[in-house]
Amino acid sequence: MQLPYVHRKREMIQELRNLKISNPEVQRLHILLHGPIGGGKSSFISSIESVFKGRMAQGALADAMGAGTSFTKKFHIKKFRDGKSGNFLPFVISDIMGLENTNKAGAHIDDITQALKGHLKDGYCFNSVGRLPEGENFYNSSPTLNDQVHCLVSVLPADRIGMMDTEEVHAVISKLREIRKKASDLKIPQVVLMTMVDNTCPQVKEDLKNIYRSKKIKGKMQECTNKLGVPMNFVYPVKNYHEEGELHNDIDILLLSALKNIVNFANDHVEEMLDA
Ligand SMILES: Nc1nc2c(ncn2[C@@H]2O[C@H](COP(=O)(O)OP(=O)(O)O)[C@@H](O)[C@H]2O)c(=O)[nH]1
Ligand SMILES: [Mg+2]
Repeated sequence: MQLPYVHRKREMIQELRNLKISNPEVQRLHILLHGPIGGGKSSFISSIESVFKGRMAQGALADAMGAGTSFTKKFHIKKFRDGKSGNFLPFVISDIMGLENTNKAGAHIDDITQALKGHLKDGYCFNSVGRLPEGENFYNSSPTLNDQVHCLVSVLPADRIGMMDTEEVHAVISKLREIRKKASDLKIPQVVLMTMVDNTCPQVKEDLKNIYRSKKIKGKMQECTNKLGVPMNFVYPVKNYHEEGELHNDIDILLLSALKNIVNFANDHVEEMLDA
């Protein structure tokens, strides 16, 4: 495998900008991120925002790892504006608070299932026991295909997959698998976004172009496949913007190729729903 040529960046931005949604019932394709705290979900969202703005965006405040509990307590559906035209892009990305091990914190599995089905509106608050009373206003009792999630993305940090034997990580993975099962029942396509590739392989940290040559990265992708049961060709390694002061082509290209695949699967899904 080779990193796509740099001119692909422009092409991919253009393709995503001009994407035609294949079902007239759907205005925007909805991508839902889930995964452990500190896995890079918020960073991915702000990285995508930066790519389309053509400059660094602060986006949602990334949670410093080790903070313990998740920063994102609200269900937030992020829309993106194209920096060039100012129009909204044809996809939205929502983020769910971290899947902590304990039952006291972390998004409730039932809540996530509700999100998949499109019951949760932008601004819905999560807590450990399910719906908050004030959450009622943010509950959609009769969601249409447009409100549903069209692709489920498990965000896994490459540098922590190796620690799978710890009880905590094991608990997170079994929660992720449970949610994946719910998504499968709803026929929602699923992929893995493998973040933190720079923390995993020194050659990749030095030059992101080494990513497809790295045995270490391939091994980590294989681990994602084994742990979650998502086929290898649906595991996308990315590096999020996290310390950079400006945009870099190599980072953008990896982010965009992951996003393009995700958006295409979402679009295939809504197309299939035409005949359903
Ligand atoms: N080295 C590196 N750090 C990252 C990457 N993605 C996110 N981070 C950092 O990891 C921490 C957790 O990320 P965050 O996006 O808040 O995770 P979330 O809890 O899943 O939303 C933050 O300090 C980010 O700056 C990445 O690809 N590489
Ligand atoms: Mg977050």
